[in-house]
Amino acid sequence: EMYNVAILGATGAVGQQMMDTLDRLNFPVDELKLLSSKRSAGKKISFKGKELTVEEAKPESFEGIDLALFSAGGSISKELAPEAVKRGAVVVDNTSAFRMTEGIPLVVPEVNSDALKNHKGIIANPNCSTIQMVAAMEPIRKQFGLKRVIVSTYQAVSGAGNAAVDEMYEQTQQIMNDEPIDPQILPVGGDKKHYQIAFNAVPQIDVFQSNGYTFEEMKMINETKKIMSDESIQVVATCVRIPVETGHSESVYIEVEKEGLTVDTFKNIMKDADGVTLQDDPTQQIYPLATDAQGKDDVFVGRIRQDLDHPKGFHFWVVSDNLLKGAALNSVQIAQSLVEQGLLKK
Ligand code: 11C
Repeated sequence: EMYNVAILGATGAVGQQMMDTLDRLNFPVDELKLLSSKRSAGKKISFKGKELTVEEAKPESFEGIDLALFSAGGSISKELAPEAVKRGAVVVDNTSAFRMTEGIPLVVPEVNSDALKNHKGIIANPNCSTIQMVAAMEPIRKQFGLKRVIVSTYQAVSGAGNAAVDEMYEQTQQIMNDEPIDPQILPVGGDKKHYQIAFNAVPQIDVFQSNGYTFEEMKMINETKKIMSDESIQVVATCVRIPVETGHSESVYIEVEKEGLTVDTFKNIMKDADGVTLQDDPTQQIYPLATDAQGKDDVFVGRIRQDLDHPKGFHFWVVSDNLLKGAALNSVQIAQSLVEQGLLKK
């Protein structure tokens, strides 16, 4: 079976990776339609040797589409996802628009592909920083339970889009040349103030909520509980932007429920886990690095240590390409899982 696929947000940082990933994983694409805002319509992009023209996304764009991958911002998803579903498409949405909506599955295939069975047309792809963390924790949780998670992130600028990446490089050049800088985008395009990202670490990703946490932090907290379908897991996050182009890094502390977990067992579980690569050998200075993870599909785990005071407490470092497992790859894996489970209809 071959499917007609649409990518909404085709010219964005994630949209470009979605195209590559469909091709690379040999997803059975019949026709591919590239959609964007009016601003980017008309651009030409090649797919499997064919030149495609990006079209402005409208409700009618989804006639005849079986699968639509959305990554063009939350408000566009809210407007167009129901239109696509009305026309018979299944939407995999990579924005925060529907993630916490009851009845809409929020899926990392290695963790909860079963949740796809109940889909009603829209499936939400989690936030990048959440995906890599839950992919690493789930195999531990399966055997030892999970009581508590404390995470601090070191997130790449490509998470904020191509324009943020350009801003980082331009600023770096300007500072090297002793020229004045003029931050316009980071930490958050739509917020009141903008700060230097080059040679800096900025403890704000997305906008602040009334509880003092940022939206990115609350996404990690709420999405983890939903994906693991366990409201009782204690989760807290501090999200920080650093001047890395691609590849989010996270320092994670977990407390498990059961006794008996050791660092060796932890490492063996990581070795066997789907989509996870263990990179952990302090004697050889082996640990995950964003520069190595960029362009790769896996979630890389290392620096696994037992807490010095809490016998059920463990620390690890997890790195993954935020545009791949964090976004495009996970979306395509959701689509593959739909096909495997007979949940995607022509
Ligand atoms: C970042 N995690 O790194 C964000 C990007 O909710 O899908 C993804 C935002 C989202 O800035």
